[in-house]
Amino acid sequence: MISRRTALIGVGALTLSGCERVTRSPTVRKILTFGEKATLTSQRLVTNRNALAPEFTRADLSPRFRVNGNAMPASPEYARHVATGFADWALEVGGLVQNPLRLTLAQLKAAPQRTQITRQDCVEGWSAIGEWTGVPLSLLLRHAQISDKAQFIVFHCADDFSGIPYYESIDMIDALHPQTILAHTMNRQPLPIGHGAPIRLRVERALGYKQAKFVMRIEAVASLTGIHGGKGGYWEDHSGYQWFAGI
Ligand SMILES: Nc1nc2c(c(=O)[nH]1)N[C@H]1C(S)=C(S)[C@@H](COP(=O)(O)O)O[C@H]1N2
Ligand SMILES: [Mo]
Repeated sequence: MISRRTALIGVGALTLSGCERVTRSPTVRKILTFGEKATLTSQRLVTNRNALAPEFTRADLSPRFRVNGNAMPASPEYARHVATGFADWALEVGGLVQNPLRLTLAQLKAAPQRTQITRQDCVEGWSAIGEWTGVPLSLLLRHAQISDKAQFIVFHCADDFSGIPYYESIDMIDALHPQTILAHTMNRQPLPIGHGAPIRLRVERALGYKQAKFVMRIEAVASLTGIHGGKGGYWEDHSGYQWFAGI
């Protein structure tokens, strides 16, 4: 088990490389050199993206948290994992990484954890507050030695709609955000199937559809082109949802 101190250092180092990457980007540099007013605006934009989502107390937990979208992947493989309590399930971390990982649920639970009580906002017009515990994504990406060519993290899920797999993606700012975790525990209980067992993404500055459930594989990529419909997510490809769903 990595100590909290090591974990914090890890997150710090990753956040730094994320900032460097942003500053090196030609677009951001152009904005940064645009003038004092523009500089302030762009800094505020960057700062806002790194700001924390509101966190709540246990008194605020929603008595009922709706299951939305798919309630359970239909594949026989997923049914097998349910039957064995995800004992031989493993999360794959690959793509633009030097050290691809395969992590069991036990390994994910033994890593440093973060717990947060946050509100999920669905575009369909409902919200719910839940308590989530999981591993910071930044720690996994650091452990996997993510390449500085990576611009997006793609989450491949076990479920599909009419045979079309669910997936989502986020950029490095969200990926390295301290509240971005892979949650295996909800309201202090093992993550229920309906809410994405064995693990689901919590990316708390984004709308509900970014909170990928049933995550099987994580892929670091330089571009979203060529991945499924190329727009970065199931709803983005098929229903015109915006890829950027920041709140
Ligand atoms: N794999 C997968 N992830 C998903 C979905 C889905 O259907 N499949 N639905 C999304 C939508 S639109 C919302 S609002 C939330 C719902 O999460 P919940 O079921 O825990 O409320 O998960 C998101 N993540
Ligand atoms: Mo949603």
